[in-house]
Amino acid sequence: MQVLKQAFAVCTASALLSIPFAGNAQSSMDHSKMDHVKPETSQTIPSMSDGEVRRVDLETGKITIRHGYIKHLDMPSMTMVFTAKEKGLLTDVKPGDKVKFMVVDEAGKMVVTAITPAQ
Ligand SMILES: [Cu+2]
Repeated sequence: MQVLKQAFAVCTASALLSIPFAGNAQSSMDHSKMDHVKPETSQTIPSMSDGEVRRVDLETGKITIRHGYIKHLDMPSMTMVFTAKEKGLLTDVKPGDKVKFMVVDEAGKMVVTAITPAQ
């Protein structure tokens, strides 16, 4: 009986000791989760894409661009219609212009938020 009590006491002590370790494991798990998220986050950071203007529609604020691979949208090169964030963005570009432009996915709609002539 005496021995059993001691064993129980030891068990309890080690169980208590393991709590700080459990805490550490928890926080290091959270940390690794954060590390795991980082690459996905950096992949979606928008950057300027290369393209050539095919068509500009100031009325509707739409612009057709033959664009190269868009990394942050994982979109292969193609010719497609974008919606300009503001129609004013389209006043300085015309078909045939080589441009660099910023496009973001706004609820499935591809929106051009900036466009500048390519050097
Ligand atoms: Cu596209």
